[in-house]
Amino acid sequence: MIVLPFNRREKNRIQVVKGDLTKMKVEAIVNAANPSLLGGSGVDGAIHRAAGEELLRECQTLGGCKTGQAKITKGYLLPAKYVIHTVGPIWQGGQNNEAELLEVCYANSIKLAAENNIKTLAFPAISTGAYGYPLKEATAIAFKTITNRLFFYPDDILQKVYLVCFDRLTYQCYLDFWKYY
Ligand code: AR6
Repeated sequence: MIVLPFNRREKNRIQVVKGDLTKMKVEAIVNAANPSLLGGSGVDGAIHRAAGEELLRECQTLGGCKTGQAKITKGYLLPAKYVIHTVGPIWQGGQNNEAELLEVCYANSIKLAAENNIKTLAFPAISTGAYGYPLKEATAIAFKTITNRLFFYPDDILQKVYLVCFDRLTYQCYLDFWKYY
């Protein structure tokens, strides 16, 4: 039997894909939301459009979400049963805890997924669009945090985590990290 070091084993539970998060047939997708949780542009807007008005109604009951935290709702008209809403940091030059806050977004989303027995989860590239986080730095945090957190959850709880890249640049950056991680 070959025993892989833990980061190799966890890496095998991560898959990089190019596509639209709202089309993912997974148990939960993660939304890169804002503190109001009431929708916005980018992936947030796409999720609200695809899920329908009931998602907004449920979000209105949640009392918002602080940066780094995560909250769960149903997926309504989405193929995904749940949406985990997390709020990434706005890039302000790197001296305002952005890295720690981005890390806790991924960690809290994974924790919430595990608590809800979610086996398949899909993330967008949190904070790298409207919030301006530099792509390479954000990608490194995504890979590091996801592999580290998956180590704590057996793969019958979180079997597969998809990293969904919407644009070619993000996809290429994620693939480069995947190869060399
Ligand atoms: N599927 C997957 N990824 C997508 C999709 C999609 N359908 N649409 C965009 N992306 P952003 P942020 C990618 O701006 O930087 C909103 O207004 C996009 O190409 O959606 O965390 C919120 O309400 C990029 O790679 O999220 C907040 O106010 C990534 O998703 C703010 O934007 C993240 O870009 C959050 O900004």
